[in-house]
Amino acid sequence: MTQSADRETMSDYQHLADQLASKGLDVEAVKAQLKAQKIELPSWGFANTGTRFKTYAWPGAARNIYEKLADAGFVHKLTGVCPTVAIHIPWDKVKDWDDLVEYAEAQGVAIGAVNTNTFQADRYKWGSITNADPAVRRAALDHHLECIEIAKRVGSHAISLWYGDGTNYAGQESFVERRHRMIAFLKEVYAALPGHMRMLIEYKLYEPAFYHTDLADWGQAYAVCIKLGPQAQVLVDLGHHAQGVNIEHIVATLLDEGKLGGFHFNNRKYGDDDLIVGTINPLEMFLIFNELVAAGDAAKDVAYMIDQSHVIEPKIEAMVQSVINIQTAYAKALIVDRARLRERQDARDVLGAHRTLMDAFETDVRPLLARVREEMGLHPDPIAALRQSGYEQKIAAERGVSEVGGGYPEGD
Ligand code: PSV
Ligand code: MN
Repeated sequence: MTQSADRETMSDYQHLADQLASKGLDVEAVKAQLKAQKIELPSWGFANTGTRFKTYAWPGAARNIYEKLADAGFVHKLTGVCPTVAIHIPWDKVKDWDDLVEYAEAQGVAIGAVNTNTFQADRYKWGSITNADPAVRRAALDHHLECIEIAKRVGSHAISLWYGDGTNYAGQESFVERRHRMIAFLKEVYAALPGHMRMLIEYKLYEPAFYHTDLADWGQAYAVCIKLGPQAQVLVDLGHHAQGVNIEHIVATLLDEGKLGGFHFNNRKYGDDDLIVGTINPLEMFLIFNELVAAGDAAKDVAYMIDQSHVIEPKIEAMVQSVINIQTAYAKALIVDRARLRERQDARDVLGAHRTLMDAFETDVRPLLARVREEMGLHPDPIAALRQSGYEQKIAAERGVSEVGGGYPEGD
């Protein structure tokens, strides 16, 4: 960055800080919250993934969990807010977990949520945890128990569960019988959880099943969590709703019930597009963070995880951009003039209240985030830092272009 550009950033920051202070906001407190933010990266976001039509090989894409952790560590080094990495089993399975934990530590990160996978093996054609065949359910249970053991070994505090279970045709199977099998299954998994571990249950309205999905929406996931107990909470993946669903309202409700476990951040235009979070609908991201900030302490244990599949994007840059977009939404939510919002709401000033919220959304928070990064000892612009680092060229040269199969690595 040139000196004059630097001066410009500084004065932009001062201007913004003065403006926020004049509204009674504690700018130092806002910066402290931004520094304390934690975003979990998905191991699979660094590997070659694609659509069901095609996976394009990206030069330097991570080929195994060690390379994924190295890349995630680099993203954390650039952004300072990504200290953990979610893993997916069996994609990231290794023989020596202690060695992996040590390697992660050396990259400056730790292992986060352990994701189960009951959607790729042939045995799950007719379902996994809802399957009428007890032998298939037993295999699925063994997989869950193995994931809990892995989570214990790597020091993780959460297992993350998503099921492709569902049917394709009306009349294919009984909804209720499947549901009973699912609840009985999840009770067995819950009973095996150590006291410090959470079970995050993710819903999705369709895909791969197209007529019905056994956990299709937040209400169904919530009802199951209530049956299980306090360690079971709902995971909201932003790509898993019907068009037009008010996700921020779901978030507010789950927070109010103490049942919001975490997020899978991504963005979509149509279905479960897994695009970079905040690229299609940044307003939705802001409104979600607005609910999280408004909830205060009730949101303190929420896990902020990214779940994206990068098809044509450079993978590391995509991840850095995702982190920046999440930080931007959070920063904007932190600078909402909440006293004024309350006052306008109480006065039944519909548009005054709306403008108060939008005033924060329309504020350019880039100088604030640049200052936060500088105070954390980081480059103010992580994308520029990435481009200057030569990291992507280095891994492309070292790793080359690996063979790719389908959309995702195969299951067991
Ligand atoms: C399913 O679409 C999902 O969102 C689940 O979280 C899976 O674990 C993940 O995608 C696989 O990429
Ligand atoms: Mn997900």
